[in-house]
Amino acid sequence: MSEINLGTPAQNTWCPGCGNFAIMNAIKAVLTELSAEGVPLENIVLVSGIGCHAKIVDYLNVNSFYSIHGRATPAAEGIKLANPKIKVICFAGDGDAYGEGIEHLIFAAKRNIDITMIIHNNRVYGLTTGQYTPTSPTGFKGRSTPQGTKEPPINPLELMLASNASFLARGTSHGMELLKKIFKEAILHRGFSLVDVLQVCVTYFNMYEYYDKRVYEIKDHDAADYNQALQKVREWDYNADKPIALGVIYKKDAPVFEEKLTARDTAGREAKIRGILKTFI
Ligand SMILES: Cc1ncc(C[n+]2csc(CCOP(=O)(O)OP(=O)(O)O)c2C)c(N)n1
Ligand code: SF4
Ligand SMILES: [Mg+2]
Repeated sequence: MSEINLGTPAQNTWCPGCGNFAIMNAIKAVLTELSAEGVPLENIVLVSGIGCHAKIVDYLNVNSFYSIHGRATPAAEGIKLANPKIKVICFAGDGDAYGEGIEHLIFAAKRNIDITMIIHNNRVYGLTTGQYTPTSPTGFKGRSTPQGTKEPPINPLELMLASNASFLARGTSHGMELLKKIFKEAILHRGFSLVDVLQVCVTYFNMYEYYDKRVYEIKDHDAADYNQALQKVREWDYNADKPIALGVIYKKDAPVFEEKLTARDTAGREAKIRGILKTFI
């Protein structure tokens, strides 16, 4: 495979040992593979929210849009709708996508827009130094909850399944090979795909040992079967001490949103985009 340089001169400021490195290395490997297989990298746009995870777009030499906290999903949707030929890969934090931006995520899944969401789910606000997020376990002690959180976490995969997502998977930052496989499948999937990555934040919530003891790769599972998928996502609720399934949990073929748009829906789209761009360039 011919070597392409996906790195940038930006100084990396992630903590040594941060799980974001595994996500970045896995995506670099997948983009290199896709490019070798004929997918032009200029047809890929990366989007990120705000948080430690978001810096990934600074470190990858691919067209990208650094959006704002809680609004990574609509930015990704806007890019897809402006030019449906583009593959949009969106990196978002758990605070970003499952907290402030949760409504956008639900509606993106509902309409089955063809974007890939990679969630760096470290179960903590990393950049703002350790507050609890919607996926922090009950009792999590952080900056904003010194006595421990009183609420249970949400189960984002169960929520996404109920919201009509057409591809759902889970990986960890301690399993590069699986991560690469899942990322590639998610990116090639036509429709809304989401990969929940249990990305370890070594500084504010170091879960390496906890995950290493509990994760297993899914086998003998029919990802096309909604009920089996529901059973799989309910096996671990992000709280209880249970085995944690990794791999592709759900996958279905369904019409994508952008294909349903008629000529009337998209009339004048290009002129409008050019008009908006003129105000920036
Ligand atoms: C609209 C808005 N709300 C809040 C913030 C403050 N803020 C910046 S990063 C962040 C938390 C990031 O957490 P997460 O999305 O989990 O990403 P991580 O740093 O863990 O990768 C918050 C609350 C902001 N910059 N903008
Ligand atoms: S604070 Fe946590 S998530 Fe942020 S760079 Fe450091 S280890 Fe990674
Ligand atoms: Mg986070």
